Formats: sequence, structure tokens, C-alpha cells
Amino acid sequence: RPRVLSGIQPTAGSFHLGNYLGAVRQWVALQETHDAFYMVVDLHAITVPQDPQELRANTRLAAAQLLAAGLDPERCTLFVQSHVPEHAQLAWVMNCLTGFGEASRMTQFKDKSAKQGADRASVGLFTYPILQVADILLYQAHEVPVGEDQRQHIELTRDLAERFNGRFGATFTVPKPYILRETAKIYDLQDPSIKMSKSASTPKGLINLLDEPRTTAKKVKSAVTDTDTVIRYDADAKPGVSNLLTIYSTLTGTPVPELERAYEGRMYGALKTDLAEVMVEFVTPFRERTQQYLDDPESLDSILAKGAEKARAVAAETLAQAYDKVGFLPAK
Ligand code: AQP
Repeated sequence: RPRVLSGIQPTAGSFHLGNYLGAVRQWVALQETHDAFYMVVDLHAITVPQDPQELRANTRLAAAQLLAAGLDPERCTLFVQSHVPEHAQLAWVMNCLTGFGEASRMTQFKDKSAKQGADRASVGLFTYPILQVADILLYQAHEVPVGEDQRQHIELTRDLAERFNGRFGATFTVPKPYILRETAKIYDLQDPSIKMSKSASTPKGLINLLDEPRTTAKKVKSAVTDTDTVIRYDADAKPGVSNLLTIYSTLTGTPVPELERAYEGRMYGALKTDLAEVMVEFVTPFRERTQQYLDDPESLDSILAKGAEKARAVAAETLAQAYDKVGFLPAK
């Protein structure tokens, strides 16, 4: 079975619809066909200032949401990044292989550091993509299911894997991004020119899966569309309507052309009302299942402990090879 690896940050509490449709939904499908490793990336979460209590709570909350979304610990390896120390250890080696200019070109860092003010941004935020490189390479992942915003980081991973292999001999699998075109980028409901994101979206443009279903319905109904009246997919001319069609189509499994036919001659309001209902039907059981996992923290922690044990077995082997290749003396 080919291997996949991916991660999600525990920073925001609730996952948003972009996280779910762009990434987590694919994770659930891939556990059936791949040897799948998924993690809550708490090491990445501290690249911006965090509250320790909140981080702990949000890490459990992220794991609960992943299980509620359909990850099955019998079918995949689900763990918390900081439980596997090899991530930080390989990241150091990768840091030493990355050019300063190369890291400076990462657009996520440029965006996030600009928002914080360059002097406030941490060195951890700067090296965030290199930790991600280590995450992926440790598991010899063939594919990395992510949203479009992560493409550049996967490219960096490929470059560094090839550089390491070229310099020290074949060690790492060179991974490919796994990005589904349709859901690669879910847009903000109020400003469909930007991606839905916890940091850039306004509260009305961002659908948090754990929001009150009524709030979610309201946000869908007040989504920005355009002054035209035709319900048609055209990402350039009609980004708002197209985004709604993408969300609708993915959540119901109805192809977009079929939706276009069904809504021929109807108003935007009808589409929004129906999509609001679809969203409520999706988030209501999701919220309930998440709560059930949170109500039993011991079981949750034990799932994560078992996951970490499985992950460590793989990660330790890769790290040992990499340490040996770079010339570290074995610790006897
Ligand atoms: N709008 C989106 N459309 C499609 N996929 C998306 N992802 C995020 N936003 C969208 C994908 O979600 C996965 C988890 O991402 P993360 O843990 O890195 O979360 P994030 O990037 O911190 O989420 P945000 O909201 O995008 O955060 P900020 O605002 O901090 O940048 C990834 O696979 C990502 O591609």
C-alpha cells in the first residue's frame, strides 16, 4: 500500500469548512486505500504565540474532530506530533540543508510574518515549512493530501528530499502532493477572492464546523454572490456562486452540472436555502460525534498514545538512517 502523511494545526479550536473539504475529507477516503499517517501538529501551532491550556484543549479537540470526521484508528495511524520527538530531530538536519534564501521565498511565511510585523515573527514561523518537510520524509510518504495553499511546501519537501538523497545516498521517498482540483481551495463566503482561512476571513465568511448550526445556516444565506442571476459554475466571472456550488456538490455527491440543471431559472436564494440545509445536516452529527469523543478523554488519549507508538516505530527507523548518512556517531 502506498503511504500518505498529513497534518492539521490545533490552533483555532474548530476546523473550518476549507480544512474539511480541502484536506480532512480526503484523509478519510485515503485510509481505505493507503497506509495512512495523520497527525495534530502541535509543534507547528507554537510558531505563533499560544496559551498553554488552550493548546492542550485544542489538541484533544482536533483529534476528536478528526475521529468525528471519520478517521478510524484501526485503519490509520492518528497521533500528536510532539509525541514523536523524531519530528524535531529530523527538522534540525533539514534546517541545515535549506538555504536561507530558499526559506525566505515561502509565501506562507511572507503572509503570516507581514501580518504579525516582521520583528514579532518567530524563527519557528520561518522554519515552519522545514519542520513540515521532516514530518513528511520521516514516514517515507508517497503522497501528501493537502489544500492548494500547501503546494509550495510540498515542492520544498521534494527539493530537500532530492538534495539529501543526492548528497548522502538514497534515503527518502520523494513525495507528491495529493490535491483534488475541485476542493483545492474553498473561498471565503464574504470575499470569494480569498481562501477561507482562520486568520484572514471575517467571522461571517468563515464556516467553523463546530459553530451552532443556526449560525452556519445564517452565514450560508448571507454569502456574497454577484449581480447576475444565473446559477452557473464560472470560477472567474462568478466566484461566489461557484464556491457555493463546489461546497454543495462535494457535501452531497451531486455533480456540479446536475446542480446547474436543477437550479435553472431559480434564484440565488433557493440555492442558498438548500445549501444551508445541507450544511446543517452535515454539521449537526459532526458536532455530536466530536462531543462524544471529548466526553471520554481517557479513550481519546489512549487512541493517541497507540497512534504515537505506531508512528514512532516508523519515524525512529528513518531518523536512524538519516543520522547515519550525515555522519553522526551511533549512540551505543
Ligand atoms: N480554504 C481552504 N481550502 C482548501 N483547503 C484548505 N486548507 C486550509 N484552508 C483551506 C487545508 O487545510 C489543511 C490544514 O491546514 P492547517 O492546519 O495548516 O490550517 P491552516 O493552514 O492554519 O488553516 P488556515 O485557515 O489556512 O490558517 P491560516 O489562516 O493560519 O493560514 C491543509 O492541508 C490546508 O491546505
